[in-house]
Amino acid sequence: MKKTIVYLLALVIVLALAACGKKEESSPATTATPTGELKIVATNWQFDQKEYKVKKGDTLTVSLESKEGAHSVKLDKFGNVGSNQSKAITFDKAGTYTINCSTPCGTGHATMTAKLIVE
Ligand SMILES: [Cu+2]
Repeated sequence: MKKTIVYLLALVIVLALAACGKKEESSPATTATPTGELKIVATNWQFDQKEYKVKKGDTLTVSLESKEGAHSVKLDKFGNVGSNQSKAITFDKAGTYTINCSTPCGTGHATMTAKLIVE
């Protein structure tokens, strides 16, 4: 009887370890390590810069700080970053893209845009 309990405990531990290991493998959104940061600050109803410039090929930790209101940011084809969150994004294609808020945040939501220049 005791042996069975010990065996079950060991099994639970092994399963827990296996689950943790698996999680670590699949979590990074990109394989590249970020080499810098792109900080975006949002207020009602604008971003702190009209233009954000990044270098083509760079992987950056993109963070969005909502200083006033709740906003999230959509960086065109490069994806979304939620309110007060950050995410590693690789800017692999040169061009000029539109950044906009992707959380319906009120009166000025529709015009809450900025430019992203990848060069
Ligand atoms: Cu909005």
